[in-house]
Amino acid sequence: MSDFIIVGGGGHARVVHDALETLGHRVTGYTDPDAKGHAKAPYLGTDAVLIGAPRSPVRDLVLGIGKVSTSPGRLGLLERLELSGYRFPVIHARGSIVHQEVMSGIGTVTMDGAVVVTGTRLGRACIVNTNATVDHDCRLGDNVHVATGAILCGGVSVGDNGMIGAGATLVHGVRVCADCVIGAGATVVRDIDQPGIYVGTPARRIK
Ligand code: JB2
Repeated sequence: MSDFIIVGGGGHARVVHDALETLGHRVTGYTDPDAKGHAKAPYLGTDAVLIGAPRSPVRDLVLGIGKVSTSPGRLGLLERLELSGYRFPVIHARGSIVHQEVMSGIGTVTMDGAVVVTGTRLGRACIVNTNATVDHDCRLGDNVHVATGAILCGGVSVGDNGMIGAGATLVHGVRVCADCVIGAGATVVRDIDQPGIYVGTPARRIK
């Protein structure tokens, strides 16, 4: 059991908070540009309270900032805080299934109902969200969000900053390059090698 501070105070932060408590950890507070009325933990201030002196006695952080775009901002923040001496342990919610031969980069979280299957590698600061499936031998870069109920079949790869929308399906073995958004419910049936926004079945680029 560890003490954690959550970075961010929005909706994703609340999900992460529950996951930590269910695993037996304690949340001592959260940082955010503004106090959030709905947060369950005490508001500590902006991220300056972590980076500035005096240093927080709590060294374990979790990114509570979610993502719906390809912005790399949350990864940059993780790197800055790591340089300040903080750790970002991997968090697998009690209700997720993550096979033993899965490797996860720092700051990655898997939420309740997520299934991550053998041979898969998740990068840093990834989110495998509620009820998402990442099947065997997939490769996810850094800062990839697989949203609720999305399915990555075996051998799929998704590049850095990828945003896979809720309920999307990526069929076996497809490769999606960095900085792509796959819209909710889309079906990706062939490789994507240009950054952009892809929607529909089969998925087509709209931007
Ligand atoms: O640099 C930052 C920063 N930038 C934004 N540092 C800190 N400590 N906090 C930051 N934030 C805060 O993240 C915002 O002020 C806001 O409180 C929070 C983002 O909350 P929001 O509810 O807008 O979204 P979210 O990121 O929690 O959730 C998104 O991603 C999830 C994965 C949502 O779209 C959810 O639907 C989704 N499940």
